[in-house]
Amino acid sequence: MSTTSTKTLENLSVESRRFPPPEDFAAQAVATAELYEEAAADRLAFWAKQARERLSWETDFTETLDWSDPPFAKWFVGGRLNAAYNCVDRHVEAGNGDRVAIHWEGEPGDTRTLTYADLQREVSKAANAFAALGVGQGDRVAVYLPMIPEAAITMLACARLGAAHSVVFGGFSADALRSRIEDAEATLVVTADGGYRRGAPSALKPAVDAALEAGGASVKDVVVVRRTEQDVEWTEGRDHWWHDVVDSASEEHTAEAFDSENPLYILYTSGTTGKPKGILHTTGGYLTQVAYTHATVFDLRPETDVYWCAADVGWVTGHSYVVYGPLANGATQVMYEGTPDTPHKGRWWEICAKYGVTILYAAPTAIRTFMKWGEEIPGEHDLSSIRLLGSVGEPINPEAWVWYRRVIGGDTAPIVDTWWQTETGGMMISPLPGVTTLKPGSAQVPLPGISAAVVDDEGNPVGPGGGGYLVLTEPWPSMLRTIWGDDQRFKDTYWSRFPGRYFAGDGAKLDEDGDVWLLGRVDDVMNVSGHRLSTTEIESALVSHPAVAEAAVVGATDDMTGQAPVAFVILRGNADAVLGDTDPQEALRAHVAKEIGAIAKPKRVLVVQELPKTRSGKIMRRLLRDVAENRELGDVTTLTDAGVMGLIQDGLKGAK
Ligand code: 6R9
Repeated sequence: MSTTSTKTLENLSVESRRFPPPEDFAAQAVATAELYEEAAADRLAFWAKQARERLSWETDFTETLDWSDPPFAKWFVGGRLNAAYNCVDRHVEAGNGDRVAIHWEGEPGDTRTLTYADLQREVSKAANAFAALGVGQGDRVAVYLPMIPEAAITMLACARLGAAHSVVFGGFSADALRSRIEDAEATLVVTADGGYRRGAPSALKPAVDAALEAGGASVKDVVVVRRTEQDVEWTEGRDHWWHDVVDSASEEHTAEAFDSENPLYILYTSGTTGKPKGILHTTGGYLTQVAYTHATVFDLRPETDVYWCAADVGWVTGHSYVVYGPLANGATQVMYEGTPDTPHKGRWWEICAKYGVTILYAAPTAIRTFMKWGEEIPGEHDLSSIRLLGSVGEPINPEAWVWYRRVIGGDTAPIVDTWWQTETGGMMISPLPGVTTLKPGSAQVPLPGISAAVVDDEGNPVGPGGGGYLVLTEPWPSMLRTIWGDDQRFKDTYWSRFPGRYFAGDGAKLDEDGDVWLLGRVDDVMNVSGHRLSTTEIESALVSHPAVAEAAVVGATDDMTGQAPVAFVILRGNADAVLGDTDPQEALRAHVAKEIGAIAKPKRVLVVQELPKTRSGKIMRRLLRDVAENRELGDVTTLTDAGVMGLIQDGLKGAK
């Protein structure tokens, strides 16, 4: 286990604060302790009940789980449903068309309100427009949009047609977009001229143009939302304005039911190799679990709550807890386009007060940033409507947890620390508010219906007090079905380390009560501000620069972002000629931003003469992490040349 994890472990094992559920909260809680008993008594019957009670099926399913060909699961076999109908139309049919679905807040301060009836019209129009461009069941649609209502509308319109969307985060580069479009063989791209970030329009369409110039031959059409009114290049015949093709389309569209296992979406996530993995989610099981977890973990009352999940739709949290979970449950939510400090550092709290937000779901990295800015800033706003807080994306430090509860949660709001992954589709390990006595820093227990364990190197479950790897021991409805186009990689990555069990890639510890404490990744994936980045992917980007001979990247502990990429590079002999007067650090940081996106930019680039390698030629990233974190070096005995580390350290001292 990495030193980062060991450090976290020491901190966490001394954490003794406990927060029992407030009595009034517990008295009315949506979730009850009986849920655990019910699920333990008959797990599959429990899930079948969730599926039937929470969703509308056009055709009921005949079998809850088909696990005859593991690890390929089929949930709710024979069932037919439409995800968009479940997220939109049925709420209108039930008489809730006037309920606000989305209170949207643009970064510059413009706003839009969409009721469920509005959403039904918009999604139907978009579905008709996409169908007219030839999109249908089985197709893939790439989505490259800012946080505007059209992002949710586009996703739902695809679901309505039985086509899978593949949302690519707007911060990713043209090249990252191209490789994702090519892997999924998307036929349509939905984008915008740009979006607002940090007080200025930030262009998106040029990246689509560049991606399609370099490849993406499967793409026939591009639909462009006008948001910022930036100038855009136009390819006649291929490009269409949203306001031309969607606004003129009919508001009537009948949602056809699809098989429970019809692909709903592909979402790419970083793996341990350079090539991102296309995580495939399907319809019935996914929607069941996100609706169930969104209702019970957030104690949702759709008639009165105002829910806000601050994630971007480009990440899985945005898929499951901005789009599918809340909308399946008929919730009212806030959606915000921009950054937390635009135009001022109180923007989030101003939004909470304006809409009377009752449930807030955010990442620890944001919470740590707010802590740094000071509690006076949220203190200037009325946050008394907030009654529940959620955390996701990385382990939350106990101090950040306690601050979040006290400053944002008025010293009463329970915090749900929810552990899950792109691959799991929905929450897996989390307290249930009103039931669980909370421990700051621990995600605590698997949700009712979920089976998890912490195992040692040999795969034996550890007892209370033990540590090892987190595994999931039974299939769950919203599990990934495969890696798009690569069943073998799906098996190898998740099911081969501990046969028959799903290997999550996270280190974990059980405390004396059997509660789970997550300790971070055990592979070469780092977690920067709650976003997963692969060291290999950044290394590949660095070596694609003509001045770089070799590169090694590590995730170094960072107070603000959890981890930050730090790169060690060996320059080529001709580097001076290639770089000219440009500082190598600046040139290479900019290069990574261009290749992958700004979030992957190394915080530091250290030029070295050698990299530490094992005899089998593997770079010893552990030692580089020691250097990046200014720590004494760990064991160097497996290095081919133990002197290398001394050279690196001397070289760096010389550089300062
Ligand atoms: C939802 C999401 C997944 C990885 C996961 C783990 C880390 C997420 C966490 C957490 C500790 C939590 N992670 N939630 N670690 N406590 N509550 O973030 O998905 O982007 O795929 O990342 O994030 O390391 O393996 P994804």
